[in-house]
Amino acid sequence: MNDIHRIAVIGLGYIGLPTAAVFAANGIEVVGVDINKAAVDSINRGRPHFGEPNLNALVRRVVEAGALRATLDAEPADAFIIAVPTPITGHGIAARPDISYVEAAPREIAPVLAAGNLVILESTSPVGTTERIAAILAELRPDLGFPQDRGDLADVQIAHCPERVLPGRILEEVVNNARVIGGMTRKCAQRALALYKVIVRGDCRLTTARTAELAKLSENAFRDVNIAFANELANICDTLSINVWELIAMANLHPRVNILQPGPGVGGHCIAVDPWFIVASAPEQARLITQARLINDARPGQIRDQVRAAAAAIAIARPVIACLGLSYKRDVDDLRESPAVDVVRLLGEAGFADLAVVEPHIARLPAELAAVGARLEDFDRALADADIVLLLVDHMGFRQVDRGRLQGKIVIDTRGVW
Ligand code: SAJ
Repeated sequence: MNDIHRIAVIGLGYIGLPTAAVFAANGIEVVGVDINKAAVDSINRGRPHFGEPNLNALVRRVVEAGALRATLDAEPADAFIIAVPTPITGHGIAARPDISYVEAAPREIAPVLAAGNLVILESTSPVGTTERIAAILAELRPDLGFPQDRGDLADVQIAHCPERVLPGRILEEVVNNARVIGGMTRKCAQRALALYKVIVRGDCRLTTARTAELAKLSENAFRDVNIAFANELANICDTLSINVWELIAMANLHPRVNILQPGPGVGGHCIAVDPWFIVASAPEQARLITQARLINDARPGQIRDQVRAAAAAIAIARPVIACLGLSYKRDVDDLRESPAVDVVRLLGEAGFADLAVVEPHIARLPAELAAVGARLEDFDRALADADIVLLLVDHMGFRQVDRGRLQGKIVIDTRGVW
């Protein structure tokens, strides 16, 4: 039975805000906490500060109904859900998890924590992070008993329930996906389960916090390794003059083969980041995971080389290159870790001076691209002027282009949709 009626969600980003809104729509009183004042103000006006299908209407509805409210400081609640970013510092094999936001959350919660509370970490985190949160809380609140010392007799329960939602389908997946619920004790997991049952229709499985941490990292590393396999095939096909898209379609006719799609690299704040958490904690063992990351990270440079070779073949001194798409994947507005941004920057650094970037989801180019002389242009103009058309993101509008408009131009389709 769920005994939780009021929750505080710490972090109102891509995961925290939809989660807060869905709980609020299901009879739970929700206070959302974020350090970003502009985001807090915007949410309190009923407007999300980022784009995600159907989120606008939901947030407006729950804010107007008084079920969701945003604030800058944590307030007392029955349960706290931590959904803050867990980025990396450093690059490539020097990458290290940065859990400073996760460590700040228990410091924020500690003053308002009370006996009977449940604390849940949703952020994708290195193994051991849930225990670290418990240690910080125990240090700051010696008056309360915690699971690491008191087991099932603790005053406060602590669990890790990693988010698994796909940007672009968050509201659907937050309800329908199966969930892994890792408790520091069995009782911790059972209380978290009761809370998630309020919103989750998918299967919920109980385990330990450490298993839940590594399960989430393994899911994203699995996808990264599989995309790396597709990208490696693309490199092999390039060498052997074989069409990789046709090759994969043929191989996938086998009933037990399902090769993913190659592309300009792997982006986003999850799959391009999380495998490094595994590598950092077990570098000697995580050899395949390391190689996959390196293969995917090398793709933008290989796309730059393909453009270079194409430009050399047409022998135009200053080719106009239409670079279509900047986001990390199709039909989203998120540019974080986007390989498309890397490709455009590398082209600018390689001396290509006429880079017309088309990205319908943004109003201004990122500073690093303006710095290499790229400009934001509308689709029709960029296409009309281009000598080389470089498809970097398969947004709906690009997929549907009349193929006749590409005639007479060099086309480099990194997504295999044309
Ligand atoms: N990509 C390819 N080829 C493919 C599939 C994807 O190159 O065949 C690229 C995309 O273009 C993109 C990147 O990979 O740059 C990642 O995109 P994605 O759609 O695979 O995943 P994300 O990062 O949007 O969301 C992932 C999901 N994880 C898995 O599918 C295992 C999601 O369920 C997680 O909740 C999310 O990470 C997260 O927050 O961790």
